[in-house]
Amino acid sequence: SDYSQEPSRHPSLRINAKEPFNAEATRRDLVASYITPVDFFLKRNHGPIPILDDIDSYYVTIGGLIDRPAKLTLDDIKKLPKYNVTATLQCAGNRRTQMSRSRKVRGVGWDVCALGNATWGGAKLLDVLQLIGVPYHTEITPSGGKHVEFTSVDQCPEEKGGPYKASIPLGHATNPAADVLVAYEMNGEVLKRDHGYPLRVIVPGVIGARSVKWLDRIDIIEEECQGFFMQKDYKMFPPSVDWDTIVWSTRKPQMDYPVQSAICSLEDTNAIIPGEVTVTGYALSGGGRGIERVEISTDGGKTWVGAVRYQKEGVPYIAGDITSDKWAWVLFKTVVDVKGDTEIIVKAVDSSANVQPESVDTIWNLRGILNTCWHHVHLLTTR
Ligand code: MTE
Ligand code: MO
Repeated sequence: SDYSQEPSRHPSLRINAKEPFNAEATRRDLVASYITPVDFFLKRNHGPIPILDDIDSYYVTIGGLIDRPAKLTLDDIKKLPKYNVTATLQCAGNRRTQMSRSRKVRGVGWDVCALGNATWGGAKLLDVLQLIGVPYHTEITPSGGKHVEFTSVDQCPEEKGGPYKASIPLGHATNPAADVLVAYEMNGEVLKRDHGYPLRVIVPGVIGARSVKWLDRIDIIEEECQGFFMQKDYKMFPPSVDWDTIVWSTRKPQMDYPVQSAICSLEDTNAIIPGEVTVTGYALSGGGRGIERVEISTDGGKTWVGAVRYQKEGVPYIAGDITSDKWAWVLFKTVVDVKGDTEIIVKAVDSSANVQPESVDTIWNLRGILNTCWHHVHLLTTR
C-alpha cells in the first residue's frame, strides 16, 4: 500500500495508527463545540486515502438488480435537492482501549473521541435511487430483503477484504425519514479527502463502518453485502466467544449503535485543587433516539445528579422535540464540588429508556466494539 500522498492533519490529534491513518481529537478539543471542526473529527481508515482529483472523470456507478444501470457524475448528484443533516458519526471501536484493559481485544485502540458531529450536505440516497427508477421500498422478505451496497474506490489490502464495502437494507435506504445521504459537503465545505471526497454515504444513527467513503458503486443486491467488514468484522459477540470458537455467520452485522456517553473535560486521572470542577462531555444514542437524561455520580453509582444537556448554544435540549437534531449527540455540563479524592461517573438514558451498562465485563467482546459502560474519571486532590 502507498502512503506517500496522505493529506496533512492537525498536529494536536492523538494518532492511534499511522498507516492506515487512525486518529482522534483530544477530549477537550472534541467537546469545545457542538459541531466538530473537520480538523478534530475522527479519522478512521483501513487503507491509504485515495486521490480523486480529476473530478471530470469521476462518476458513481449504480447497478445490481435494476432495469437501467447508470453512471452519475458529481454534478448529477448536486442537481438533486440538497439536504443538510447534522449527524454524529461514531466508530464502533470508540472506547476500545478501556475494554482491552479488562481483557485483551483485537483492533485499533481508541480513547473516548472516536466520533464527531458534523452537518453533512448532499442528496438523499432515496432521491438518487428514484432518479434511476428504484421505487420506494417496503417489501420485507424472510431473509431480510434486498440491500443497497456501497463500494469504495479505496484499496484496502486484499487479505483485509479488498475495496471497502458495506450495505444497508433497501427499506432503510429508501425511507425518507432515515435521512441517508450521498454527501459532498461537511460543515458547509467541500468534503475533505480524509472524509471521503468527492462523495460518501452518511447513514445517521448507525455505526460509522456503514458510512462508506470515496464512493465508486451503489448496487441493489439480493441480500446483505458479503464483504469482510460486514461479515468478518463489526459484529457483536457475547463475552464467552473467543478466537477459537467464533462462528461469524451466527451474528448479523451491527447497525444502530447503543446509548453512549463520556466525560471529556477530564482525563482518566487528574490532579486537582479541591473546589468546584466543571464536568462536560457528550451523550448519544443510535436509531434517532434522543437523550432523555445524563447523570453524574460521585459516590460510585449509589446516587446520581442530572446534568444540563444542550445541542445549540442557548437552546434547551428536549429529546424528540422538533428543535433538536435527532441524529446528533447532546453535550452535557454540570459542576461538582470536590472535597477529596473522587471518582466521577457518567451514564446516559435514551428516549427508549435504554441505559448504559455498569460494567465492561458484561459487554466485553473479542473485537472490542460498542464499549458503552459507565465512563469513570479519577480526581486526586492536591494542596
Ligand atoms: N469507507 C472507506 N471507503 N474506507 C474505510 O476505511 N472506514 C469506516 C467508514 N467508511 C472506512 C469507510 C469506518 S470503520 C468509520 S468509523 C468511518 O468511515 C469513519 O469516517 P471518518 O474517517 O470520516 O470519521
Ligand atoms: Mo469504525
